[in-house]
Amino acid sequence: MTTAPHEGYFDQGLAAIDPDVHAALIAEEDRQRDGVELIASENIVSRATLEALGTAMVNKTVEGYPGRRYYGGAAHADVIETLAIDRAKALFDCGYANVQPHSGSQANLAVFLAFLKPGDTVLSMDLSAGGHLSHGSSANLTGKWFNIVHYGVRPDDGLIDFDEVLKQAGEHRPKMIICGGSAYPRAIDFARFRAIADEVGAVLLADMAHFAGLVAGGQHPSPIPHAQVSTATTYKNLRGVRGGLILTNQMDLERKLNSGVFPGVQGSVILNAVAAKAVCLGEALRPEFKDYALAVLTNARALAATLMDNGIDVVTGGTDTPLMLVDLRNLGLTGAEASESLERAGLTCNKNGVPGDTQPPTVTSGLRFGVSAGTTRGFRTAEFEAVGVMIADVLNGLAKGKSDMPALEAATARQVTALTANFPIYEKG
Ligand code: DSN
Repeated sequence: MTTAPHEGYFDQGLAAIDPDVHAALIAEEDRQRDGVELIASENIVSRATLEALGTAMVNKTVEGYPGRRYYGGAAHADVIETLAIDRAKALFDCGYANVQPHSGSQANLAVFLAFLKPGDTVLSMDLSAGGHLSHGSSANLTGKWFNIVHYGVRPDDGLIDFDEVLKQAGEHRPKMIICGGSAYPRAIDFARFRAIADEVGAVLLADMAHFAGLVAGGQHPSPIPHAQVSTATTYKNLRGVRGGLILTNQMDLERKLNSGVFPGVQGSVILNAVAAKAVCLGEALRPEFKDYALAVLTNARALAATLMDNGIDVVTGGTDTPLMLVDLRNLGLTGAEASESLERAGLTCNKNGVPGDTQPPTVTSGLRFGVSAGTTRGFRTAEFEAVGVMIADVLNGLAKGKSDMPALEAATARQVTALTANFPIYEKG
């Protein structure tokens, strides 16, 4: 019996060692290269980020925080995590950053743990109004272990119903109020939320996962001056690795928040992800990121306007963020059938509940579109207008029950490949 690594262990590549996994990875690269990615939580990371993810740092285990680790050999890990922390603080102009959360949900859970005890009351936006699972959905740990009350949006204009926020806050006296979500397309009045939170003695958590890149690029108001704690993800419009951040200016919360993440809800740090976070945060600190953020917002508005011009109902009549929500009820379509048809046409998006939706989450009556990935590959308003027309053609075709949908989807897919061929991403593997 041999105990040495098998031949090639340290130097043979994936294609030779595991052709099955390699083939699926290459096929995914092709899918991303040839299609138009409209899922609002996706983006296309830089080659530098991909490199940072794939180094021997993946082997290192650390727990705790830089300079206070529970394991040896942490010098380089400390350099990397400190770089990520300093860059996050500079980017969001705040005094504290925790870069360890594995995701936005983990970041939110750590904040729950830092401030609440099981059974405490939390007021957050309903998932169907644009909230997020980790804000107290009944299917999530936060919804099972805490007493969650929700506010929603006004049925007539889809905007946050502040009368309801105030009423629910007064009636239920929550310990925490959450603003932000995963499908709310408009700028949030953080100051108003903070005033309500102060009135009832609640902590305000602002989840900026879906607009953190715009905040970083100066195209969206920052919640940080208003909320005691803000969370974000790094992989949407911050254009980096999958992961979360916790940010605050309230330095007295440092210990609470650090313990909330570790040892509260996480163990060892995923250091290659932290290295890649440092890279994306460094990229976002460059002046050209401001151009990217402006282009994202301009493109989102152009796509929303094109959809509306072509008979598609965009919730709230537009967007202030990289995402928009489409209500399909006037077309008599479900999100499931519409997203499947669009995917066959090379346009990838996700089905999404809309305010007042009666369909289950696996079906829904809406679609969510985001422009962060397309903008990264170089699309500007002309390309998003073209994409908007393609989406509308498919949706209107479906709504009319066209018998030639396979032909329409195939023709659209050809248009998509012709478009994306002019905006290459990674070199073909
Ligand atoms: N929160 C999910 C989304 O908005 O798509 C994943 O990031």
